[in-house]
Amino acid sequence: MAMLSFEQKYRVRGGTLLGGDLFDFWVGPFYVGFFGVTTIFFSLIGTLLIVYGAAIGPTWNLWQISIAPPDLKYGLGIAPMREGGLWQAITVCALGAFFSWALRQAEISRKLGMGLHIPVAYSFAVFAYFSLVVIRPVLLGAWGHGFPYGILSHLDWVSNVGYQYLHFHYNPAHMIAITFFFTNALALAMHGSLVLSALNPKAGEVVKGAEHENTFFRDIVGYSIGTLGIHRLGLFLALSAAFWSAVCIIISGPFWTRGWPEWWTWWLDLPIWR
Ligand code: UQ2
Repeated sequence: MAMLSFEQKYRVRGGTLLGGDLFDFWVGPFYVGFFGVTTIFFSLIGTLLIVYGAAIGPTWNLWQISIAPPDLKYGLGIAPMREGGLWQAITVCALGAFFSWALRQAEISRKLGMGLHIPVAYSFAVFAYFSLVVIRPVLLGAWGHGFPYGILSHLDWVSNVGYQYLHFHYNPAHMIAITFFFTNALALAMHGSLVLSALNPKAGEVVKGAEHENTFFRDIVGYSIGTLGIHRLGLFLALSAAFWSAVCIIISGPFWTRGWPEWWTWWLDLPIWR
């Protein structure tokens, strides 16, 4: 891959968290680093274990391949390889790769003298996965509460766990998470369309700038959040969506075992109705 003339300037030494200068070099366009090596390691082993799981499974149909967590009887112990041990090993590899990737982002950010916004943001997505396969299963006392690794099987798991609480949409944290996801989609659609409309005019026309963008929103809704503001809002909405998703699944089981519609009886039980 061709390297742009100014890229050399940004290929600076240091900023590493582990390994010092040992892996402080590039391969083509890619920074290596200690965590680049561990990312490759965990991703490779994890992927091979998934392929092995598929090979000893009953189907090669991509939609139906599934690697299930252990039976609940194994609790928080290690299960035999063919009875969920494979799922446990794959989970360790996935978390190893995700943590490595976050630390790789942190090292590159430090190298460039940037803030740590990127690894912090990415960590919220990792936290959502961690909630599903570690925090909730540990709180419930069995790895069997994790979700199966398969395209259709993980959807079945979501459906089944949802119905276990009668109607998951009554989960207040789920409501908040959905609201953030939808608002995030609205904000990104507004931002993407605004930037394209200003910066990508038809041939021969001049590119517009922030004054036009501000003016459009002031004219239509009486307010412009600004070019920096929209990115702060987007980050807040996205992180909030991931955070409340994690909350809504962690509280389901460990802190509330009945149907979610029933949780709202606190409203009917308010003393003001008496
Ligand atoms: C904006 C602005 C941008 C934007 C957008 C807005 C010039 C390029 C999309 C408009 C955003 C507003 C009015 C806030 C919307 C609030 C919610 C909760 C969706 O003003 O600055 O920068 O991209």
